[in-house]
Amino acid sequence: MLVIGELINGMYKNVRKAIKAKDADAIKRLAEAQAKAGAGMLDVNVGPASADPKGTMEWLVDTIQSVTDLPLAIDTPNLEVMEAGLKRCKRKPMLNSTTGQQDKLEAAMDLAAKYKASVIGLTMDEKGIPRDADGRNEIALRIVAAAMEKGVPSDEIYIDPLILPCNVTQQTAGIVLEAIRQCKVLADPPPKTVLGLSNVSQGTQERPLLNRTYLVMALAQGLDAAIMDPLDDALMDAMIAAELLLNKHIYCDSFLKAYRKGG
Ligand code: THG
Repeated sequence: MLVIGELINGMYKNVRKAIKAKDADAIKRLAEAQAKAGAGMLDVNVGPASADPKGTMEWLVDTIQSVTDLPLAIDTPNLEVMEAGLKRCKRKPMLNSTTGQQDKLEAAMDLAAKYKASVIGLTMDEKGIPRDADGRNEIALRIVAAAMEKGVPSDEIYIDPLILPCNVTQQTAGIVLEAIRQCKVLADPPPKTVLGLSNVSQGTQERPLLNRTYLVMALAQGLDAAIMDPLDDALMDAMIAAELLLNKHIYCDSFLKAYRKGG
């Protein structure tokens, strides 16, 4: 599966501080550490409180690309900030994200087509997040249809069925698993699926345990990608073991080591 490193996000205090102080080294260290730990892509989010979100996005993208070749997921709901980030990407970017709201959806797909970006589609619209898996996939279908209309291939769409903190809404974890499973029949080739994994444990006491348990459950339903913490070794081990048991890698006794070496 695709590991999208989540650590360069203005939601985090250390990143907020680095942005304010234009501390490029701090951002570079976060990029390098995530790359070394096995991330295949890095999420870039300026955070909710940025004074100059466009300039900050450009600075983050440039800073990260000065130390790693990993592709970037530009994480913002603001399409102007989005385009500023996409424009700077040296490698195929990911647009994170659009909702199913029609006007926004079309503008986001135009951008994706222009920059040849893959796209995360959140299963929510002007009415909010549907309560069940069917409602989520109705929106997912609209997102895939909009993509195809603009010439964005269906397998470059990553549907995000929006996992929420389990201490706020405990039934959502099961609903999201069902949505991941169902999503595969929406198009041929099927869209991919992604989760913002850490959301599931926000505000709880056992965050790493909940994160890795849920990742394994979601992988068993066919999850393709997760925005997650690649520096959490137990989480990465759980992912590798789950993929082994799903027959995605060939078994050897030292499978953790072999996977990490790219074997
Ligand atoms: N879907 C998509 N994109 C997303 C999300 C999603 N991007 C943002 C987020 N959700 C995924 N990334 C994070 C990053 C951090 C945390 C959760 C998800 C997190 N942060 C600590 C907290 O809130 O407790 C910050 C505290 C600190 O300063 O350390 O948990 O769902 N497409």
